[in-house]
Amino acid sequence: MTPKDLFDEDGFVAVPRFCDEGELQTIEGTLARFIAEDVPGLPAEHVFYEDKAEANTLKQIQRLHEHSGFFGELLAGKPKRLAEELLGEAVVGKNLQYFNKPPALGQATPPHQDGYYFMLEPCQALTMWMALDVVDEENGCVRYVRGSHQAGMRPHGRTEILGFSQAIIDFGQAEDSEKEVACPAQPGDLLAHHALTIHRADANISTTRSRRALGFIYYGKSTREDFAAYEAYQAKLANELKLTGKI
Ligand SMILES: O=C(O)CCC(=O)C(=O)O
Repeated sequence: MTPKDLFDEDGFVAVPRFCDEGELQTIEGTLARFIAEDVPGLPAEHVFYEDKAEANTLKQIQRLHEHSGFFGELLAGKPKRLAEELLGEAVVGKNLQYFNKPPALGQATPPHQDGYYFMLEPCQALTMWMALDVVDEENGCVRYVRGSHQAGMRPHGRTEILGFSQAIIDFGQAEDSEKEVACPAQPGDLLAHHALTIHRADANISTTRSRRALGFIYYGKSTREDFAAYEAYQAKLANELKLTGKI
């Protein structure tokens, strides 16, 4: 089966060694400089910490492609070509994110469908997630519900989890657990999932290992975005997070 066949059937596909050692080293070097030099100056709504008083608890950076030429080129490069192959149409790169679950502190990622956040009609988009660390069940690997992209959008509700403000409210049905697949990954391995595929991750319960990854989001050219609703939600969320001191 081709990666596209697997993606169409399961709603996700793993691509081992998507980036080689040299590519990873370049990404790691640029990311380390970006975190040290640029992150302190980013808008608060683009940078999340488990504890904002502790710089080493950095958990998410949003819109890396807008803040760095290197990451802008990365979003437009090899992952974009794979996104077009998997989605079967031309795509637009929408976001490049950094995710971490710091040792012992990194919270669980609640079960969700990315499309709920994206507000698209039709929901024709995908996310790619590339590991930067060794990721396994202990430090919170991504888990997909196989085939869930074929069953439409599930109801979501507000969470208090910074960076994942919406979760599926009726998750945990027998089918969810029976069809859930844990996806451990090595640095450079990539997972791609459809925007309707249900996924989640456990907390990082290791005390020494971080759990870092890059996330790439692409929308199919055929989809229509509800810009007004999206912007209004993001603005309301940022306001709430500021008022409650989370960012
Ligand atoms: O890193 C994670 O735990 C979740 C990432 C995610 O939800 C996504 O890339 O869509």
